[in-house]
Amino acid sequence: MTNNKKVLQFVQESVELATPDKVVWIDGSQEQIDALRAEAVSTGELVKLNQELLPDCYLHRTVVNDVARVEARTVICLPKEEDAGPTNIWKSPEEGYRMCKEIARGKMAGRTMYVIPYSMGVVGSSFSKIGIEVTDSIYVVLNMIIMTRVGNMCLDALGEDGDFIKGFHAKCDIDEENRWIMHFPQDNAIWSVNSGYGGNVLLGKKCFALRIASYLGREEGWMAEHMLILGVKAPDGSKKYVAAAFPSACGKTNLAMLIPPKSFLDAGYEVECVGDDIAWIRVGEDGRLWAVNPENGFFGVAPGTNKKSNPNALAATQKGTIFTDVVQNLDNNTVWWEGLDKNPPEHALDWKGNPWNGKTSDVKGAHPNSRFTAPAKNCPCVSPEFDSKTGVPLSAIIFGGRRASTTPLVYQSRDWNHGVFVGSIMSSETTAAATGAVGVLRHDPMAMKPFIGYHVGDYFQHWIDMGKKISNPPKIFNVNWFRQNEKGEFLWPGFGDNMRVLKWILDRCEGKVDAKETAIGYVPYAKDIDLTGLDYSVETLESILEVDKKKWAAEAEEITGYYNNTIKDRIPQELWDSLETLKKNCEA
Ligand code: GTP
Ligand code: SPV
Ligand code: MN
Repeated sequence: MTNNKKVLQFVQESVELATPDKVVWIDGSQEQIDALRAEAVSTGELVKLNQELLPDCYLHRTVVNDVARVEARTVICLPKEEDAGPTNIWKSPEEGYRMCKEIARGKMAGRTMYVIPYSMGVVGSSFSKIGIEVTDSIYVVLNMIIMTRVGNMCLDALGEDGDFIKGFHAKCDIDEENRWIMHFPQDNAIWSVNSGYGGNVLLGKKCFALRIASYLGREEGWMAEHMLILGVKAPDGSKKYVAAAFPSACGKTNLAMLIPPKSFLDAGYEVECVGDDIAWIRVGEDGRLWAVNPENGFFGVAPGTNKKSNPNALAATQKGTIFTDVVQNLDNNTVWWEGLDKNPPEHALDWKGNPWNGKTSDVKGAHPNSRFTAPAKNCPCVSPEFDSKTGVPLSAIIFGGRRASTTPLVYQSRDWNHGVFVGSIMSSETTAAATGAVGVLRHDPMAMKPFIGYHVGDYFQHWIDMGKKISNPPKIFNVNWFRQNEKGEFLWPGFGDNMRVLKWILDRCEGKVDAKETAIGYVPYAKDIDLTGLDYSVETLESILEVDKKKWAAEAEEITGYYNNTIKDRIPQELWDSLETLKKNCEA
C-alpha cells in the first residue's frame, strides 16, 4: 500500500481509538466497488435501482435526523477563540480532540474501517492536495469515489514523506446530541462523528476543500471559494471563464450547466461546466486568476432538477449515481422528486422509506435537501478543461444570493476592492441545505459564511491582499435571480435565461457595452440585456434593474450594524471606505 510513515501512523492511531474488526484500503478498482455495492445492498444501506433504466445507480436513505449540514455543530478548533472569528463555533484543539476521541472510542468494534486515499484536484497539478479519510461507512466510500479522485496514485504521489489532510469519520450512533464536525486547521485534520449526511461526512468537500483549504490558502497565497466555474464559447470561437459564488441551494449547479436560449444557441454560444460548487484559485504568471475545480463529481440538489430547468444535470444522473433521500418509485424501481415532472408515482416509498402515494399525499416525497452524487464525466456539457492541471483563467467573478427585493438583477463593482466589498455585504435567504429555519435573510459574505476556516475579517483582508498581486484582475459582479413581486412570484425567468445576463457580464469585461453608474455600481441599460425570443416586458426588466436609494440607504445602515456588531474587528479599511461611499451615494 504505502511506506509513508505519517499515513501508517494516522491509520494505526485511528484503529487503536475506534477498534474496528477489519481495515480495508480503498484502491478505487471496479472489483472493490462492485463488492462494496453488493455488501451495502445486502445490509440495506443501499437500494439497487432498475439497472436497465439507471445502470449502476443506487438509492440511500439517511437517518431522519441527519439530512443536512449542521452549522451549530461545525467547529473550528484553534488555540485562540478570536482567531476563529464571529462566523464560526470555536473550541480549543485540546477540547475538540478530547470530545471527538471520547465519542469515537471503540465505536467501530464489529465494523470495518475503510481507508480512502484521495486527491482534491488532478494528481500532479500544482493546485492539488491529497487527503486520507478513514470511515466506517460504505456510503461514504462510494460517494468519495465519485466526488474525488481515489486510488493508489494518491499514495504514490505522497511518497514516503508527503503530507496530507487527515479525515476521521465514524457514524457512531447517528446521535444528534453528540454530532460534531470539527476542524483543526493547524494540524490539517478533520473529525466527524455521529452523522452520515454528505456535507458532514464526505470530508474532501466542505471540510477540506473549503474550511481547511481556505486556511491554507491564506497562508500560502491562494483562495478556496464556494464557487462554480463555467466557460462560455462565443460565436467567434473564443472562450471566457467565470466563477460564481452563491450560497447553498441558490443556483450554482444550475448556472454551471446552463443551456443558452435558442437565439443564443443559433448564434453559436455554448456553455461548458468546469465545476459546480468549489473553486481553488491562484495567481498565474500572466497576472490573471486561474481556477480549478478540485472535485470529480456533483453532489447536487435533486428537487427542482428536470428536463427543462437543468437537462445536463439530469443526464449526469442516469448512470453510476447515488441518490440520497429521494422517492423510490416501486412500479419501475426508479427515483422521483418534487419538480422532476408532473407525474409523481402512486406506488412509492418516500425519503423515509414509508409508503407514499404522490397523487394523493399532501406531504413531500423527497426531502427538500435530497441529493444526487453523479460523476462529472457523465455531464454532457463537462468542459474539455475539466482535467486541466493549470486550470482556466477567470474573466469575471460573480456573487449572488436569494433576495426578494433591493438587490438588482445584476450590477458591476467599480474595481477589485469595491468588488470585495460587494461580496462582503452579501445576504441571502436560508435554504434546506443546512438544518434550521428556511427563508430567513442572513449575511453570507462571499457565500462562505459556513465555510471560512478562520476569522471572517482576516478572510476579507486576504481578498484585499490578493487583489494587490493580480495585475490583470477579473471584473467583479453581483446577480440576483430571485427578485419577487408582491405575490411572491419570481420576476426573472432564471435558469437558461440567465445566459442573457452572462452575456452582458462578458460584454462588460471586454468593454463592449455601456452601463449606468448608480449608487451601488454599474447597472445595465435595459436595452442591453438581450431578450430575443423571450416573452418578457421591458418594464419588468427595468423594475428589477432599479436601484432604490432609500432601500440601499437602509441596507447600508444594516451593513454598518453587521460590520460593527457582528464582525466587530479586523475589517479592512478599504471595506469601510466602500461603505462610506455607498452611504454618500445614497444621500446624493
Ligand atoms: P448547493 O449544492 O447546496 O451548493 O446548491 P447550488 O448553489 O448548486 O444550487 P442549485 O443549482 O442546486 O439550485 C438550488 C435551487 O435553486 C433549486 O431548487 C433550483 O431549482 C433553484 N434555482 C436555481 N437557479 C435558479 C434560477 O435561476 N431561478 C430560480 N427561480 N430558481 C433557481
Ligand atoms: C452545500 O450545502 O453548499 C452543498 C451540499 O454543496 S454539502 O455538501 O452538504 O455541503
Ligand atoms: Mn455548495
